[in-house]
Amino acid sequence: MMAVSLENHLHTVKIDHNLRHLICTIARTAKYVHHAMQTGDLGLAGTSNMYGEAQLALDVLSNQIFVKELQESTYTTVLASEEMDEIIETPEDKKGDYAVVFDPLDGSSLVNANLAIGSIFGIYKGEKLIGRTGNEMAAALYVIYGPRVTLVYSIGNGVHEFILNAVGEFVLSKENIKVEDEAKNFAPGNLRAAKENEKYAKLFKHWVQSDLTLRYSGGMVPDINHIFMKGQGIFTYPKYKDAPKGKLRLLFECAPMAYLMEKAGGRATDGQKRILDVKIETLDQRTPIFIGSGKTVKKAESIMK
Ligand code: FDP
Repeated sequence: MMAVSLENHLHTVKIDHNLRHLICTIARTAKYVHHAMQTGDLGLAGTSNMYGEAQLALDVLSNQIFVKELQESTYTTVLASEEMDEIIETPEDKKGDYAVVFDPLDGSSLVNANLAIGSIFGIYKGEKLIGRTGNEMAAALYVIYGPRVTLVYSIGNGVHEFILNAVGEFVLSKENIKVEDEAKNFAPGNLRAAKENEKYAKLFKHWVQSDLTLRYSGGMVPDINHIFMKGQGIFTYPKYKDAPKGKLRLLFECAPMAYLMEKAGGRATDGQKRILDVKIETLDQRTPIFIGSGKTVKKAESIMK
């Protein structure tokens, strides 16, 4: 059977022409970011390379690459990124229809350990972000740079995975990914919270006693990708005293992942409320997160209550 490229796949679904091009632009740009990862010196920000030129940390460089390509694309209105303090407007002559929010390189602390890392995107029609909720997203996707580079996207009807092949094309590898109700794997982020919160310690004990298998990498993208690929699992990152609202960002990380999880039949909450119902008030807004297999997430919520 002929391989289906991302572009072909986007032609089989009902989608706005510009949104299709925008998703393809992100996929193409992720290849540049992957190239930078493979060929760069991976210096720390503030240091210089062998020629005495200032080097950029990979997260800063990835951000620059995405910003440049997205602005040039003519499909965006505004961009907001985890790497930038403010929303930036696309120049008038390049303006399109979509606000794009992204974490250009999630899991940057894992880079020097050569573990999988990712880029996360949320796409909203229009220019406004503050005051909206994740429910209003037109599409969400992430790219994961591991032993293979894969891309997972949804525009609302189904969640689909693509693998970057040897000639640089993203080809369909899994269509209509589903997440079952019961988890067999667990990924307990921020386990240090169990020291002060006995409910989280109780939840951890509950998973161990229920014979769940630990699958935790320390990167949100690979940890949640594991749930999609295995069709079950749970990832948690609760709040604790040093991060009273949690650590992970609503706009750049949690809302896009929650959108994808719900479209695959799973659940994503802050412990009480759907992540997609939480109003975006600031760019830097944090939220606790409980995401994955529906029943297992509900059980976690009841233990954490
Ligand atoms: P990182 O700090 O390496 O960028 O989004 C931040 C994130 O990684 C997530 O990918 C990951 O799940 C989490 O932080 C890990 O946080 P802890 O360092 O608190 O374990």
